[in-house]
Amino acid sequence: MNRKFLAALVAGAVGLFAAPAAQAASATHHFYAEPGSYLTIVDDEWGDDVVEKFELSNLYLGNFSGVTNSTTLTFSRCAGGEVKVVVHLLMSNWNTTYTTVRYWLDLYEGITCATNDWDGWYQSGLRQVGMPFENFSVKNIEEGGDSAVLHIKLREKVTI
Ligand SMILES: [Ca+2]
Ligand SMILES: [Ca+2]
Repeated sequence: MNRKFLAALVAGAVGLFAAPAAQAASATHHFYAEPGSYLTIVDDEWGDDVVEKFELSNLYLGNFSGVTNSTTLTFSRCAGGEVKVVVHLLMSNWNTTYTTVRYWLDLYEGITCATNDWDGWYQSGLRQVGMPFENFSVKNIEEGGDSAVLHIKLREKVTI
């Protein structure tokens, strides 16, 4: 075996093992809400409650890059002009094959949708991205009967 061929063989082998790691390190993970996802918010009132259902189908939630990385993606909706629900998705990428999510919901109720009067929260356990649809709910535990339900399934798309 000549020296040149051996060098090429070694380089090829290194390339073979290095390629997946290099790809994974540069991969960007994009997250979407699957069609059928929604967030329903109930603004508790003296008379009829205000109930608003926000469609989240194919909503782009954001992205992050790299392996063993983590990030928090956030979106919010407001109902009745005064009950705001902020959804945080605590994303973690543990290896090249799967990503986990923890749902954190904050409920604010005040005079306007810009309120920062924090009245309730909920945190889910760890789940794998792509699991079937689940419901997560949060209630106003400080003042009133406001509440919200997040019905969601996540979709992950990896780009190199
Ligand atoms: Ca109200
Ligand atoms: Ca309040």
